[in-house]
Amino acid sequence: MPLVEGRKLRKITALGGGVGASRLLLGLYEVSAPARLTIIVNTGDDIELHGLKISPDLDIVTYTLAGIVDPAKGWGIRGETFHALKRLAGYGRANWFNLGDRDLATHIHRTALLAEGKTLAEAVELIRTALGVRARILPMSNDPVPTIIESNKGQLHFQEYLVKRRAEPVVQGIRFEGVGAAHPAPGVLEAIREASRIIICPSNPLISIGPILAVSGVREQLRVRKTHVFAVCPIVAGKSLKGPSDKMLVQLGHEPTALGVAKLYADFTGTFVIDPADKAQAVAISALGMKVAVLPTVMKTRAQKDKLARALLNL
Ligand code: FO1
Repeated sequence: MPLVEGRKLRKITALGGGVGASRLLLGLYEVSAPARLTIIVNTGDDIELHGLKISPDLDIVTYTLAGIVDPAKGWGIRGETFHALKRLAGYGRANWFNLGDRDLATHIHRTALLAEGKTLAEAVELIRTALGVRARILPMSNDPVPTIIESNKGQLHFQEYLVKRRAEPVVQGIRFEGVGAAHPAPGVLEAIREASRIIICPSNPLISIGPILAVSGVREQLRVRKTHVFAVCPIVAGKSLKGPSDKMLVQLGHEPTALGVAKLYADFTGTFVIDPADKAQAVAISALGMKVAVLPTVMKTRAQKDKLARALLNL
C-alpha cells in the first residue's frame, strides 16, 4: 500500500537540494501520492561549463525519483562512463566537474531547450516527464541566482568551492548573485500556500535551503504557513548528514548543532525534527517557538527513508 492511509488527497510540498534532500524525497515519493507532491529545488548550484547549462540539484532530485541515480555517489547516473569528459580534457578543457556521458545528454537537452526559448521550469518539466517522474519538480526561480562563496581564496562559484577545491577554502560569506531581481518560478508560492504539509528537507541550510528562502516572497509565504512547516535537521550529533554544512556553519559563526540550525529556521518553522541523538537540545529548540519532533533522521537504507517520510506525514 504505497499511500499513507487517509492522506490520499493532501498536497505535500518539499523544499530541498542535493543528495541529503533526495534521500527523504525518495521516501516521500514512495509513501505519498506522487501526483500530490511538489518539490521546490535550489538552483544556486547551477553552473555553465563547456557552454552547457548544468543544474546539479534539479538533476539529483530527478534522477533519484526516476530510479537512475548513481547510488554510491548520490549524483550522476548509475553505470556512467566518462569518454566525452576525457576527450574534452584532451582538448584542454577543464575536467574537474565530472560530467558523465549519459548525464551530458540531459545538459545538452536542457541547454537546447533554453536556447529555443523555454524557461528553466519548462525544461525541468519536459525532462522529468521524459524520465517518468510523477511528482512535480519546480526550480526555485527561472532566473539565474548563482551561489558565490566569499572565501580566503577569493570569490568562488559554489561548485568551484565544493568540487574543484574540495570545500577547503575558509568561508567568509555567501552571496546569491542576482537574487534581488529574481522571481519565484511559476507555481512556487502557490505550492507553499496550498500544501497541507510543507517539508524542509535535510539539506545544507546555508547553500541549499538558503537560496530558496532568499527568492522574493518564499520566506514570507513560509512564515504565513508556519504551523504547516516541518523542517528536518541536516545536522546530527554536531555532524552534517551529508556535505560540508557543519564546517560552513562554524566558519560563518553559527553553532554546528540542531539548535544552531533551528535558530536559522525559527521564524518560518512550526515543527523542527531532530534525531534521537540530539534530544537533549529539544527544550532549547522549543524555547525558540517551535514544536520539536524526535525521529531517526539518518537515512542509509530504503526502509529508513520510507520510515522517516511516513513518520513526517503522520506527525
Ligand atoms: N559532486 C562532486 O563532488 N564531484 C563532481 O565531480 C560532481 C559532478 C556532478 C555532475 C553532475 C551533477 O548533477 C552533480 C555533480 N556533483 C558532483 C554533485 C554536486 O556538485 C553537488 O553535490 C550539489 O551541487 C550539491 O547539492
